[in-house]
Amino acid sequence: KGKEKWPRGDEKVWKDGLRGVDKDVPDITRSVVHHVQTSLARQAYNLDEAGAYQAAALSVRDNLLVNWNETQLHFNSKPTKRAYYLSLEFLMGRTLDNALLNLGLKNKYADGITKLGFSLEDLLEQERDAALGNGGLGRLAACYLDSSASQELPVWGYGLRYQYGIFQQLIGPDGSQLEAPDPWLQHDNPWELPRSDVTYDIRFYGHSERVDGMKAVWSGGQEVLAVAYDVMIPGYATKNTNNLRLWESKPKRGFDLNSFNAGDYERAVESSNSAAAITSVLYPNDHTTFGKELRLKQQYFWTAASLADILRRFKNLDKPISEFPEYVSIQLNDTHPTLAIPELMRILLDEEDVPWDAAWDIVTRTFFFTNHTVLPKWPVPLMQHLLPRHMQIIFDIVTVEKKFPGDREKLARMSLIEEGFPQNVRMANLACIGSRKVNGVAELHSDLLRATIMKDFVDFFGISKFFNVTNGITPRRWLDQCNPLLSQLIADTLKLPKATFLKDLTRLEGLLKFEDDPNFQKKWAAVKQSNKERLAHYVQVTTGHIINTKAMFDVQIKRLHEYKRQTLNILGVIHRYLALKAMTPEERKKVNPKVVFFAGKAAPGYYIAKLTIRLIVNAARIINEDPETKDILSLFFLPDYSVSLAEILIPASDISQHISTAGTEASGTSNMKFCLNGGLLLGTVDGANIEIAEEVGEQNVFFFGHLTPAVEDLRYQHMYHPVPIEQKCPGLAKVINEVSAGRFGDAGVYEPLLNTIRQNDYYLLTEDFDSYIQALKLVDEAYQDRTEWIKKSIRTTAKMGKFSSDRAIQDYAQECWNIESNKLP
Ligand code: CBF
Repeated sequence: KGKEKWPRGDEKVWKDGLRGVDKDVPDITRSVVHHVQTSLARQAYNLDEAGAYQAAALSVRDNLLVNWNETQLHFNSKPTKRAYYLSLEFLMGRTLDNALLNLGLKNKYADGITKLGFSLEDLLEQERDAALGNGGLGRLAACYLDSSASQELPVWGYGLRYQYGIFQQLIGPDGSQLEAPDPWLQHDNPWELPRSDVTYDIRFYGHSERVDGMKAVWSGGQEVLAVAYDVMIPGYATKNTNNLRLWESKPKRGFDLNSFNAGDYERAVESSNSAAAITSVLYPNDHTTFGKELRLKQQYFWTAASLADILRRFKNLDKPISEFPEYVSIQLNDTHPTLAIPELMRILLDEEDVPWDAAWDIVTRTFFFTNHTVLPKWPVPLMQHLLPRHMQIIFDIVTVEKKFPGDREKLARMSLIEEGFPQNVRMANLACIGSRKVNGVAELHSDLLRATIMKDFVDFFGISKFFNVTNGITPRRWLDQCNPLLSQLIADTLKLPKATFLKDLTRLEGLLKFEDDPNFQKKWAAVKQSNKERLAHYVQVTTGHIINTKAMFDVQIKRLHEYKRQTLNILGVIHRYLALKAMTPEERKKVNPKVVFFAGKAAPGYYIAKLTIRLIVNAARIINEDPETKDILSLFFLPDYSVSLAEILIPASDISQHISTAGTEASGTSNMKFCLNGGLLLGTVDGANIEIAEEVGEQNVFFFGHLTPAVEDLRYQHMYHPVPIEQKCPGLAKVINEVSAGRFGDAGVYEPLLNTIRQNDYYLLTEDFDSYIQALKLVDEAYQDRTEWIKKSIRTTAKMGKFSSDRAIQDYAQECWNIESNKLP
């Protein structure tokens, strides 16, 4: 570091810190200095920001650990019913900032760190995101953990500790998405505790032999070790600290020494490599099922280890196994953990000697199933090979299912087995039959479930088994942490401590009283402006571009998927660009400037989604360089979307887009995050957009497009009575022709993408394009009247109370889990 002064900060503070137990030394500096010395074996004289971050994180972790231990003791002190959230994905993002806010220690640490010569803000930037998830489903799980701990509920999460989380997204010279591994564990992860004392043997393959009736013995095959890693989940403004237990796979018996001695190195490490591979990487596909053995292996490994752990904890209570559901509720986050159903059956039948009917009764009182999306299936032969005992049990459940009344077609639809070559196991049917309750994630989605894919089950079980829990987001991360200026303004205006509205988001309604107050409006606008500047700074540092922060910021951030229709958005941007080009310079002067942001990853094998990214990037290259228009329209694709990037983008948005084909987005949760931060919503009548509009008032959102009931008919028409795009939607045809002609480079490259619209148009871009352009126009007009826009923004934030994940978790706690809050004294 050349001539830089060492140590950074005040030398006396460092020296005092080293005096250790001395009461005069503030705790925080003492503990950070202590970790620099003892955990990192470094000194003030050679400490960089990465080291300072590690030491600060370890010091914060000490606080968490004390609370975490006390919470476990507290809940263990008397028999307590617990709920377990099984999710293959937990998209946690960064921890340090969140932990400091939840502990109420942020200011104190900021001071202490400053005295040691660093800045807390810089240290926060050192942390890598824990990106063990793809998108909405994984981030929802993370919000639910925060809400459970904050409401002092006995809830644990169970997931997998992937060595590599969601891939890093890079953009290649031709504008294409490139993928690189995400080595998030490269440096020590201060937020986890390896538990070498908590391990389970997990079996795969082998054979299952029936012994007396429904019991069997499963033996042989491969055994793998599941090792627990615990992640502390601090509640907000409470000492209660819950646990997220993540499993790592390890070989059970080192490597094969005989093969090694015989010089066959590959064979020697084969089985240990295959064991470690189970948790090596998160599957980067959203919504589609990989017919891959490893994926099924992950699902079984995780559910089996989690159930073994849950059962061990239950057994400590010394209660009869029939009382299992009185002490345990398990939420299945989508169909991924469905194997937990036959696994619990296996344990009860084969290990606990429980008769079939009693076992099934326990199972169906323990599980609850949340459906988020499409319905995956697993080929029977694969299941038979990997999990022979479970396949037997599933076939046995089929015989139970045969008792169901009704016609044969209905039975065939409800069956756990889909006929064909090969046969398939329908995981959603299994999850539905094996669970006590089933829910969708927004009103429209739950209605669709009840009316379509689950209809036969509704007829059979009765409607009360099927209900709705609209998703939610944690206001701690998605307001206070990502937008401290706004949360401070709200606290000052409402004259409330932050904790009051961060724990009861409906209190934001109090803002309505101030919507007409010009002074408050001014402050509100100033907060937005400063968040726009923060984003502009980020863009300048990462891309070199300078952004006009007076422009309207329009944001669409989510996984790249045809149904989410980023393609509609980029074609809309090009439409705008062409319209600007056709104007005279005088006309252009009257146009309000706009900056459009996209961010999101496409699954590496999703060709069409990747073409959309390429089109956005290449269109941006042309549009941002065009001297005639660049001051009034610019476009950015920000690579490597993550929770941390969302935390910068969301508070800066004036308008955000949630424009899925009606009936395809189960809920969406970023829509809630934008609105909570005072961004307005442009969207289709889909998922949670509908409930947001119900809360904030339709006059405060910009809706467009066909409604869900029309979608099937329109698709039918496209299939059987196609109309050429030039006739159906000339405006869109013009844009597509420009792209096709090579105006944005690479003529021909985009044809497969454009053909999806020209030919079948399954996602109905030709049907919704005109009303979309119309809606964008309304947005432009509304933005001209800045005072009215600010009022809409205030009203939107004020009415977001319903979308707190605290409310959603209460819904689960009461409707499903039957658990109670228990605050640590
Ligand atoms: O429920 C949380 C989210 O889950 C998805 O992301 C998913 O199934 N992977 C849905 O697509 C979202 O609509 C939903 O908000």
